Amino acid sequence: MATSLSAAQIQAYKDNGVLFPFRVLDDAEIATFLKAVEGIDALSPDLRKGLLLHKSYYVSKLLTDLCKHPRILDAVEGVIGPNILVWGANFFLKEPKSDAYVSWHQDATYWGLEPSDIVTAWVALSPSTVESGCMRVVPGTHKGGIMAHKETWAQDNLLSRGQEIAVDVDLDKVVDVVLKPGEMSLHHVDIAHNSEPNRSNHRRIGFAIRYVGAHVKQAGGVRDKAMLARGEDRWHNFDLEGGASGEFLPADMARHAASWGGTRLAPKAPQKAS
Ligand SMILES: O=C(O)CCC(=O)C(=O)O
Repeated sequence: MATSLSAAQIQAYKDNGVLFPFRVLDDAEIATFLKAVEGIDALSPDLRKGLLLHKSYYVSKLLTDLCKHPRILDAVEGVIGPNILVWGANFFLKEPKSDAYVSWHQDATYWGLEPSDIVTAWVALSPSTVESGCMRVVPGTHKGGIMAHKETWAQDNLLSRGQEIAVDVDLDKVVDVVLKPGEMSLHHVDIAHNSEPNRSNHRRIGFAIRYVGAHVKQAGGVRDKAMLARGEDRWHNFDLEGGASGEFLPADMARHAASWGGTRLAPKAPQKAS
């Protein structure tokens, strides 16, 4: 396999920590993947929350396929190399005219992974505009190290601890990551980013897939699992896991429940994305 990115795009990602937009899904594919969201919406509130926030590719072959989509991986390969694991995925779903937001943060703050060959493919399944609360980034902040974060536990914050960068972000440098349905952005694990509430009349649905180079290691803690998406795993830094073979099959739901129950997101207040 080879990357679809040009040398100039790879350099732009290295310089800015973000790259967009890429058209990765056609209209028929968007409709197909939205069926997975409909399936999740039809579940009980608890199951639904767990699936929106944690590894829903365990229970949906559609979402497993989305994580392994060749057009996404062709771009991801350009920034983290040919051996690609899916370490996690979650939905950032904001209902129409709702207050949910995401505070300024850097993903690496709590992930405990190194080196930072870690990228998120944020795939838009509905329009992600300034009005609907698209992601916003400060290009270049991935180069300055991890800033101090405070945990606010704010109710409408979609992040697990309401974690927020404790210093002022340079708002003059903010870039709106506006995406049409079927487009994606790539962002570096260290870049500062946030998003505002959805003031539009439609849902803003993003599926954030967390890809790590297979050579990436955990800094400590309980050994994680990851799914091989492309290439090979010669490093064995994670227990390899498979995706789903159907939609919401009982055995897959049980596997998800066991995994979700074991994450730091599940207990008590959280039930939000990291
Ligand atoms: O979708 C959003 O509003 C924020 C996304 C985000 O924080 C992430 O993908 O890491």
